[in-house]
Amino acid sequence: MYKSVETLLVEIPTIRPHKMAVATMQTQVLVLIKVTTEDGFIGWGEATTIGGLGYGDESPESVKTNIDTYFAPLLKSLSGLNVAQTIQTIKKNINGNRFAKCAIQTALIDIQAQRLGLPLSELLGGRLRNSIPVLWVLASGDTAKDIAEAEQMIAAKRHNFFKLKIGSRSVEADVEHVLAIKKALGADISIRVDVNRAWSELEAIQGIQLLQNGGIDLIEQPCAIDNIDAMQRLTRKFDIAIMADESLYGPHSAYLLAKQNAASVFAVKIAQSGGLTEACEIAKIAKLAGIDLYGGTMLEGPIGSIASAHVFSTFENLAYGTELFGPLLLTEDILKTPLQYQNFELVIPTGAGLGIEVDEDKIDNLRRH
Ligand code: MUC
Ligand code: MG
Repeated sequence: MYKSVETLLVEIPTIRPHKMAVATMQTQVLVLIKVTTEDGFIGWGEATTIGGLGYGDESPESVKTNIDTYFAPLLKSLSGLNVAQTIQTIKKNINGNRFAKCAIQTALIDIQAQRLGLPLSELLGGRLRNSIPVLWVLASGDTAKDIAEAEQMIAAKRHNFFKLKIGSRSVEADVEHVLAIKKALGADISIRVDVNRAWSELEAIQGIQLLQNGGIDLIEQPCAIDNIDAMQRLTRKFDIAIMADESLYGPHSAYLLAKQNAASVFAVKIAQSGGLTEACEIAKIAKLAGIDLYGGTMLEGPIGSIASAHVFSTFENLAYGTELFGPLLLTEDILKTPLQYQNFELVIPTGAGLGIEVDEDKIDNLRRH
């Protein structure tokens, strides 16, 4: 039934250095999965991560090796199973590997949606919206450049809320940088910060107090991934939204965070969740626990970003919008028609499957051989 499973590493320079506490990106390595069926359907998925092993515990190279060595032979050996049974079989036979599992699942549901002639969102319960708000991340490392970049984005009607990457300087220097940007952009523009787990609990208490006083709207992943107790105390202590990002890695972690009141917002990422249906499960846990949602990214290119958009379009509550700007950070596109960003939102395609047309010639030129 599945004829081939290819994993392509496609390296594309970013439009400017993207500075985070965990890594500075000058290029992004897209990890693309192409699944071809015996009867001629092609499904795409993406398993991109950030900064090699700088961000997570899977690298582009490890994802490719594991797909080529384990996932592809298993998938090609299966027949007579539906998509759900295929995914269940993969989960039974392969531990961990959330990014690879997400990419394979995306490709399989893409194929199934094409067979049915429906947008992928309709196989996940159905979309509630046709476009979703997308913020921009200011991460040039320079306050004046960040302000100019934000003003440009607002004027072009591309983005009207922003996330700032902090955590690589002292708390005082970071707070000064953030509040200068907030002051320049004004009260109506929502500003959030992502600490990428760089602060101790004491630094977090100091930093969050100052940022809350300065009118910042949300603090993302202030402390270490496993320090759920600190996340819980910070969520209790402050009125400002505390968002779990790296601490949220699949439905079980969502359950534990919810049970311990260790976040007021979840940054849902399809790859970190281990799949599209798992991301939907996290949204359901959040709903039951009264936790707000934000659509996160691993800075994927257009394939992972639009798969995420299909998922997020089904969420009842998307109170904090999304950050699906990954394709806009890259100097090259890999689609025949670029994703549509207009009026501060990303438009979710209405065509069958993911609803995009991948340009394989462009990929061939850019991929690592
Ligand atoms: C993260 O931690 O949120 C998402 C946007 C961005 O700039 O970095 C990523 C990862
Ligand atoms: Mg984050």
